[in-house]
Amino acid sequence: MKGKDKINFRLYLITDRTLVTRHPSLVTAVELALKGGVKAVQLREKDITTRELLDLAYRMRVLTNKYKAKLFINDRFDIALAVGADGVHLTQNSIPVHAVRKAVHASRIMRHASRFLIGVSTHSLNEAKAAEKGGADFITLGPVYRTPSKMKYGAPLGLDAFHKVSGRIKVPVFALGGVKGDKIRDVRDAGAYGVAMISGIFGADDIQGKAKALIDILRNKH
Ligand code: 3NM
Repeated sequence: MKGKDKINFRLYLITDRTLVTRHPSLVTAVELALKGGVKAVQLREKDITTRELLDLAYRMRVLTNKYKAKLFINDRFDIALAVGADGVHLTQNSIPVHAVRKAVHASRIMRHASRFLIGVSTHSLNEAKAAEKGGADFITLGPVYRTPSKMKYGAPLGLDAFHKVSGRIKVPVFALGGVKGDKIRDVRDAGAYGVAMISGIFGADDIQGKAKALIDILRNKH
């Protein structure tokens, strides 16, 4: 599989601070997930100002460095560059992946340009193909199942459609949307390289224990 060596994580944690109700802050909750072994975090906080997001991104950078985990910033290439993130995670409304790829190659600021990773959120074969063609290092594909926020992300693809699309994509595909521990085997059988989740981790009482358990499942320990 193309790019497998670059993507050294199977569990991709996406933030949503509105779900953090049983812990003091998003930073505290993310640290617990990192303690549980999470190696990739996407900062996805859409309803705060640029400066608030930048401040949070700096704090996430310090934290992810401490646990040797990768940090991705949702949508904001500028903030990803500003905080020295490992990459950006683009949506279908973001600056397109080919434009980011071009900027990364052209940049003299980034000495390790080839290591800057680009993830893309996709929801269909066409989007997945376009992301791959544009130079994405990995994609999320979803929603696979019904998510707590229901139709906001469109109707669920279901496992069969997920399987059909992922089988035609060479870069790593992360299953997203309604994915919990008990769904990991099914999505892996349907071609997922890894899983991405919000509530599957942030919804847990014991975030650290949940992250560890999910990683164990991904490593086929159970
Ligand atoms: N994007 P949970 S589904 C943020 O399909 C997001 O692109 C999706 O949350 C997509 O893990 C989704 O709690 C929500 O189901 C994922």
